[in-house]
Amino acid sequence: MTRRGLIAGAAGFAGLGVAATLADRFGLVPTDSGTLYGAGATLTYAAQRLLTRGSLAREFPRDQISSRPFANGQPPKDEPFVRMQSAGFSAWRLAVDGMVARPVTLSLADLRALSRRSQITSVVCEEGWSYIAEWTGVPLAEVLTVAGVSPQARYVAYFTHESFWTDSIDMTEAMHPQTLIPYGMNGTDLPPGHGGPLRLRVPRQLGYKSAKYLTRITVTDSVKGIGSKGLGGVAPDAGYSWYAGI
Ligand SMILES: Nc1nc2c(c(=O)[nH]1)N[C@H]1C(S)=C(S)[C@@H](COP(=O)(O)O)O[C@H]1N2
Ligand SMILES: [Mo]
Repeated sequence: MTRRGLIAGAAGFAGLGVAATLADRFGLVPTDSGTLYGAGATLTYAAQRLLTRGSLAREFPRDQISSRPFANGQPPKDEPFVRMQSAGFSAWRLAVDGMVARPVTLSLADLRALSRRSQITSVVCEEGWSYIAEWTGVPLAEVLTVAGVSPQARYVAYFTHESFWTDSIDMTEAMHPQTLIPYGMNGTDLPPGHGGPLRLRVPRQLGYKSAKYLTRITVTDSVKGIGSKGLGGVAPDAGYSWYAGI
């Protein structure tokens, strides 16, 4: 069966059974993700992974950068965050663990010493607003390569200073060249309102996958157990689609 045929067939018989079969066959989104959009999300995910696995998110010219980017929410106000902020976030650490050969803990200085990428992309919120900004940081793929990802790994789960805000992406998205760990935005340090000192940018998916205040990355073969309901993260916890491809 050709890929196209498979997807056409899936669309023709669109339903949970077909979605589950597809998901199983291609090792896709957890079939029991149990969200409102379960079957539809799985079909979208399957189609995007089969047809546009390596495609690039649109990058914009510099003159398209939004003059007033919207920070969605306030930065953390707890004592440890405020203390780290007043010391220039020198104590901030990113832990990389799970199915890796060399678990590491990286400071911002360590991350800045790795290869650097800048890209001008759009943050697209599920609520209907968006803005364009330049993001500078280290590709997640580079950090994963430093740590040495096990061949059995299938997902990267990530955790933030806001303990309720966890999420996960598949290895295709994690190794994609535009999936970035920015420490800079529009030529300055990443402001706390936008997730500073460190966040994730997943420009091929909706804004909610781009976790702010990034503290830990765990390489895993299952996202069961991630998030308060064990569905892969904060989005499915709240009934949103785990896969949020644009
Ligand atoms: N830790 C954390 N990360 C987060 C959020 C959040 O509330 N907490 N909001 C998400 C949502 S819904 C969007 S649209 C983007 C917005 O990024 P911005 O605040 O830089 O515009 O961040 C995402 N990452
Ligand atoms: Mo959002």
